[in-house]
Amino acid sequence: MVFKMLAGKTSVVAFRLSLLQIFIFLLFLGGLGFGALLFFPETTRLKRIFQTNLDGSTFNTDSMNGESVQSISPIGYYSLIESPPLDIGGLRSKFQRSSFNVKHEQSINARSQAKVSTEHQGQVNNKVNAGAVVSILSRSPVRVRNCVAPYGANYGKPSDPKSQERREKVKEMMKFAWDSYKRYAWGENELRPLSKNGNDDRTFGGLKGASIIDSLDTLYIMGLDDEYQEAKEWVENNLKLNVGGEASLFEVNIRYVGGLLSAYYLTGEEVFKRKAVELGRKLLPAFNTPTGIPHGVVRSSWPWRAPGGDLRRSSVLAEVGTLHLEFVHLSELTKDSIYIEKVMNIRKHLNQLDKPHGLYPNALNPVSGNWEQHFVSIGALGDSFYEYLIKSYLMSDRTDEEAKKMYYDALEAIDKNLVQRSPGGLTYVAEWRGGVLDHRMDHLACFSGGMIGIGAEHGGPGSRQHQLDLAANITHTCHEAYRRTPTMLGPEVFRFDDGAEATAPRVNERHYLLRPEVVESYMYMWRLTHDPKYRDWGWEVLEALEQHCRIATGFSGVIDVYSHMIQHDNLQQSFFLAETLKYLYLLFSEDDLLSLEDWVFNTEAHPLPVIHRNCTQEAEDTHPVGLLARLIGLL
Ligand code: DMJ
Repeated sequence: MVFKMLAGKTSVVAFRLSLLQIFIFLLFLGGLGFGALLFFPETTRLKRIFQTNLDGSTFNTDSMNGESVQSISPIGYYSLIESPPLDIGGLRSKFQRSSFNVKHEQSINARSQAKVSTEHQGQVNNKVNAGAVVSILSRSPVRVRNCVAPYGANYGKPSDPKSQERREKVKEMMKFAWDSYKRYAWGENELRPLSKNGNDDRTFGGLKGASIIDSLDTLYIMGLDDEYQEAKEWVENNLKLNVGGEASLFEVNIRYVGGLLSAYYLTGEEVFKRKAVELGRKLLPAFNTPTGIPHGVVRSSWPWRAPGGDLRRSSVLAEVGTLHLEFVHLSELTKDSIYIEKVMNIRKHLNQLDKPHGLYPNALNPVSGNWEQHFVSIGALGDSFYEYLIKSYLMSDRTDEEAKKMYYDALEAIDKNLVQRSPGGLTYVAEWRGGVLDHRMDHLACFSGGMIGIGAEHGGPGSRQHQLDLAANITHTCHEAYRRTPTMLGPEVFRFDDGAEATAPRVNERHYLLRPEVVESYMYMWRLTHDPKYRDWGWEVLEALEQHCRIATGFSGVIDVYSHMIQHDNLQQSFFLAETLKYLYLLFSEDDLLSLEDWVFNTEAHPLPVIHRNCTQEAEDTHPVGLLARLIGLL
């Protein structure tokens, strides 16, 4: 009877069992549970049970490499079942499913194992992938809820020699960028190639090694094994999270949390998961505002207290809207809903605010929760908010209907109010300042070609072709912005007024910072259309990078893309390693290397697996030990 009750997802408390009944039941289960331990003797299971805090707190603290490390108690997971459901498009229901049907569990496990072994079979020569698939399932102390997404057969090696050669060239560039960083700036955040030293950027609140974290997955997928090992060892021994300063919540999330999560999912190495979870936990105080809309900075003096900075300052749409993918995975890995709750609160808030013409302004007040001003842009300050809506939908295995609706509604408003055509026939996305259009487009906004492209498939048959055309046209405009400079590199801002057509008449808008957005869209458009022009356009960028940005000591941005006299900005940005080179590499690879069916890229190009519905495992629920722990948590 008790089994039936629990199988029906009904709270034990709701049945008002008498204390005596519970006591007898516990004795029975205690015997069952401890008996079961004999059959499941892994120390991690025992550790997790005996470390459970009876006060129901979610985290316990271990010590590893001198850092505090949180291991996860089952209580947090089970408490999810008792709290009112959040509508997060199916993700919540995964947490809530509670089946005691052992056959069901066995069949799920059998299916997963079969999938793994088929993939493994097909990839006998794929050392990296075989390692990743097997290691995640065998090393993880808590069973991984989502299937491990296939990494790609044969390293994604392209069949045609031209693409092979191009891909090898990208790999060589990555090795050169990495070696230069290692030589002159090891452990610092970024390389300053002209001055041959490191850039100790405070954006990350005292965290170090941004280039290392941002490079982990790129090195791994390129098969730069020695370099990946160096990076991993640095994370194990040198990545200190107990640091002081004010950190950008957005930047730490997309680069560090995203980079570590991605490295974990690709390699199965526990150290990446531990650090990602610990860092994610440290970011939570940023949400302690009257509305739960986080402030842009989190104070990172130990313990991280935040929110840091000045609460009177606005929160930025792109910053508060670019947490979702990583936070869902943090909840997925820890079985703790707190991360999802934080980001869902932001989404719900944004969803219910009045929007001028359906558009999302870029700034809102973290105290009142209202928009601060009516400046709308899909470039700086707005960009990745839209990206994370459609990617949340895709990452949820297309179950997160709320994200989907918000994305397509926002896109419709953008299409209607911001998308323009220049006299010369170029499509661009203008900015909107209190109802007045500003005919300029940030380089950053060029990511939207790829975003609109991957969304086109799911917006409904009526809009599919229109959105694909829009994606292709925006990408074409971004290519024109590059093509219309003597360096073949695009400026930071391009304008479409006073006779300008995708050019930068203003001197202070002419720099190129090694940004990825244009090659990002080439990569997506290549995958969606297989039009060879995208690979050729990517090659043009690569040649321009080699000619103008590569110096003897690394890669550097350039100050004026219209000048023949190249001046460098002395910075090899970490996103060049995370994104620009990764997207170029993927552009020249087969589509099954991190296939878009199985992976989404966070806004720093760190791949995170799609949480496939049919791969959900109920191992914890179905295990008698889990049941015992659950009851302890309820008493
Ligand atoms: C990266 O950090 C991310 O792509 C972010 O979304 C925008 N800015 C840089 C790259 O230009």
